[in-house]
Amino acid sequence: MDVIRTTCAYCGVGCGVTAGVVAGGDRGVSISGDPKHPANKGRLCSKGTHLGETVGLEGRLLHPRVDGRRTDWDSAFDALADRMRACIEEHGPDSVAFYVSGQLLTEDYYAANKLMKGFVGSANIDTNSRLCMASAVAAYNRAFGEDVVPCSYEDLDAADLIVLVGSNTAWCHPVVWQRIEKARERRAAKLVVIDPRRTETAEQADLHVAVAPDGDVALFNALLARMAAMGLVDRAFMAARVECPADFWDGLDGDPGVDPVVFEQLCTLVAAHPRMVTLFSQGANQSVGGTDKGNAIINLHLATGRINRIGAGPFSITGQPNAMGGREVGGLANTLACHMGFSEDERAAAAAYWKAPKICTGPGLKAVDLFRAVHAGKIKFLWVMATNPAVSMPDSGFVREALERCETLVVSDVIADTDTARRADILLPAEAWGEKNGTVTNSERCVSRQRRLFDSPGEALADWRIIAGLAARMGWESAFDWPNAAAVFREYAAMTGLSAARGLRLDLTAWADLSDEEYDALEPFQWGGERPLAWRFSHPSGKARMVRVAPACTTPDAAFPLRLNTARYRDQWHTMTRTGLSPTLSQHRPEPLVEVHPRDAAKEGLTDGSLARVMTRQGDAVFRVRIGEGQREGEICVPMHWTDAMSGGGRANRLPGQGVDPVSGQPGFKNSAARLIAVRADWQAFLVREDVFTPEGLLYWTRARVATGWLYELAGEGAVDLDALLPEGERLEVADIVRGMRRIAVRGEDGRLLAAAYLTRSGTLPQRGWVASQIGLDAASASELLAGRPSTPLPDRGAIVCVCHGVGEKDIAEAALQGADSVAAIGACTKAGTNCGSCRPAIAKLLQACATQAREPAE
Ligand SMILES: Nc1nc2c(c(=O)[nH]1)N[C@H]1C(S)=C(S)[C@@H](COP(=O)(O)OP(=O)(O)OC[C@H]3O[C@@H](n4cnc5c(=O)[nH]c(N)nc54)[C@H](O)[C@@H]3O)O[C@H]1N2
Ligand SMILES: Nc1nc2c(c(=O)[nH]1)N[C@H]1C(S)=C(S)[C@@H](COP(=O)(O)OP(=O)(O)OC[C@H]3O[C@@H](n4cnc5c(=O)[nH]c(N)nc54)[C@H](O)[C@@H]3O)O[C@H]1N2
Ligand code: SF4
Ligand SMILES: [Mo]
Repeated sequence: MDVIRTTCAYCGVGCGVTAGVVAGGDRGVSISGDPKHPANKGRLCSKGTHLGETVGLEGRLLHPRVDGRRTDWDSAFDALADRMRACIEEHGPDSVAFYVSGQLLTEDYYAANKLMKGFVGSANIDTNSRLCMASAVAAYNRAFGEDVVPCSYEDLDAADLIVLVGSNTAWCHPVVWQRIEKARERRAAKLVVIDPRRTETAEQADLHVAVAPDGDVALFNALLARMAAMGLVDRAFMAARVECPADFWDGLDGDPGVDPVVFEQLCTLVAAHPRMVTLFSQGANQSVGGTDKGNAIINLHLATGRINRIGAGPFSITGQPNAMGGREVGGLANTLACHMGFSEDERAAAAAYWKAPKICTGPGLKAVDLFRAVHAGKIKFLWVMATNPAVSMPDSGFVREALERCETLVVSDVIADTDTARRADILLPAEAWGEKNGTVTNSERCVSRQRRLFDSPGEALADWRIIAGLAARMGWESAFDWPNAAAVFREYAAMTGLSAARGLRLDLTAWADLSDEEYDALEPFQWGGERPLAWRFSHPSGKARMVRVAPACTTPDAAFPLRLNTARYRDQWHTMTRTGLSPTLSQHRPEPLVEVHPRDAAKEGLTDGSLARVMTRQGDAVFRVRIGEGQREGEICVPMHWTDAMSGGGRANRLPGQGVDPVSGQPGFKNSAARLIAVRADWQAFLVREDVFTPEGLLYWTRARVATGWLYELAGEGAVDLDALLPEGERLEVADIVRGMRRIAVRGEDGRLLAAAYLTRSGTLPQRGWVASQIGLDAASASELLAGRPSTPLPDRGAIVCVCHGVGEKDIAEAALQGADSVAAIGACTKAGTNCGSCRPAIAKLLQACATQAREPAE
């Protein structure tokens, strides 16, 4: 078995992974955390731990396709080059655009940026980081003169106070979360969570500030005003290192917009702990005032001198594995390359370095505007790489129209059937995680290698090779004739000499001369060191800037009185094209839920587990209802993950509009005006079958991966059309007309169970897990199947909490009843939480609930 060290495919924590691969095997791989990687020191979360379940070839795109037909690379490159050339000749370079992703490697990103900005001659390359980090980038640029994250993970180990703003760290950056837990254990660091929702992260905090949606600027301004009133401004630091507008302090001490008692507690904590890290994420960035939120946070740190010191700083945490690498190479439409802008001097320098025939003239279109230009027919050739905008862009109905109108839509993906790939004219198979080879940069500027584990299947190629292939057909071969990823990396690293020469901190020139062998053996390294801005900020003066920011105001919309938030689930990744294939990861939240406060639910007559339609001015979508106090009254929240391929109406981005932050262009995904109505289904059902199919004409459906196939949850009106739901085969059926119950099992000719369906008009449905386990068996018992349970009943585990060990809520409650009173004790008796640890916050929450129940007197 070969042991290969690589980096996780998912989030921006950037954990090192040790992969054990059987040489010449069938892509089997054993995954563990790399103890030597500085980001995780051996730990992995549930998604990283189960990477092995997502490297199979199910659903993979293996061959190029042009106009719906399979073809070879030669013809695909011809088609690409012909259509791009014709477009440029007829309509100019700005009629061409690339929409790329933080899931590309740095080498891919560099190649795409060079091709567009130096050879096509347009800056119309933008990335899904626009939906993700753009506001943090803009805030850092305004404050520091450069997009530099001034912190390291080690600051979390050393902080006395960690403030999380709009970050569900326990779910979205679980290994950073475990690091925070350690800091709390070791040095009693305090934790504040600022989030409108009471998330599993907030549950664990010393203080949860349930800020109003987009209330962050008001809160941070008031907090800074209070720190100033308490004499906590660091005057020496401000005088030496910071420029502050004369009117900065005017009117800063407004209403903090939160419960006064909570505000006092927050002020006390912040005043008492100069070693403070503020970690911020999408609740800050994804807002029409996201850049101002970033600066409100940074202002507090600058004014109190809580930056460039161990354990202190404003820390924007990145989402995707290589969001940071994309920012470095310049993949955003408003940077040229390597942190440089579009001045005459910078453009000339880049053109000379690239030997570019046609350097772009100025910034290109940002994502939302870019898709508007596609919709309006101004952009006619669009190449989408490693992102699924038909699902992830706001107002995705409009984006879908744009994709359909586009004359030439090119999609490079690893999966054949994504909502975006369905609309492609040219579909290109890319290498996936485990096949690709290159570098990524994580949240703390640590560059590490992703390494190839398996041979590429079919005709899949590295993204940078696909880009270079097109460039060659366009006649630019000599600028793109890299023999390997190492050569691309060297060219990029050397180019950062241009930013360094302009007084910027981005400088990777020390790695520009790596040999191929050194590149292959490259250990993780952090550019800029732990405190990159310690001596100088990147503004020409060398000083940082305080930026005046005012609270955003949202105008209420009487027809849509609720505020709609969108968020992530612990075990799903974005549009589910990979995590959706893992039976283990699909257990945590098999369906998309709309979370509703009990009083809002009562107003609409909703019960827990029923269905509801969420409506906005853009569109509507249907979700399963989850009622809970964690949601503030007047607000609802849905997950971003479900697609048309995975559900019949649970796609969240039908809902948000196109409003963006005026500085960063980042959409406000987390605060849309919405309303909610009950969906009354005549019947509910679930169906397990081996294959993927698309149910039609229902009120609601979703599918989730189970080990034997797919579990479909269904709801509809009127009569049930079984023929449309079940595969062909021998049917066994029982029905109970009074309760409107039907149970059907379908067997193939060989006697194997192909599918089983359970319908009800009023009652409850059997346990899914046991039924799912029978699919494919040739000895499945008819009587058991029609009863919906085995003759010797299995224990009901309740919703699965620990996916690694398959431990359910009821198992944990039982262990608590037996006296297990801590997460460790639960682990000792059930194993829950003892592998990756991602479920530990959920266990803690269950324990709290059990304790509360135990204290309440019985009626
Ligand atoms: N499991 C999982 N992990 C992931 C990902 C994934 O898809 N799944 N994706 C990765 C990516 S690309 C990213 S960008 C990160 C995102 O990581 P996070 O930013 O942690 O994720 P979200 O759930 O989108 O949003 C975080 C929180 O912002 C809160 N929020 C909403 N509005 C406001 C507001 O006005 N103010 C404040 N203070 N908070 C608000 C929401 O209630 C939510 O709990 O996760 C990364 N990690
Ligand atoms: N409502 C709402 N919408 C959101 C958000 C939100 O919080 N709320 N968050 C936003 C954020 S922060 C983000 S980052 C985006 C993410 O949104 P997307 O980028 O659209 O999500 P993914 O599902 O990660 O899409 C990646 C695609 O690339 C493919 N892929 C994976 N690896 C490779 C590769 O190596 N090469 C190629 N060519 N393809 C590959 C995958 O199969 C998949 O189709 O969503 C944004 N949209
Ligand atoms: S925290 Fe989890 S998803 Fe993120 S890099 Fe680490 S193992 Fe991967
Ligand atoms: Mo993201």
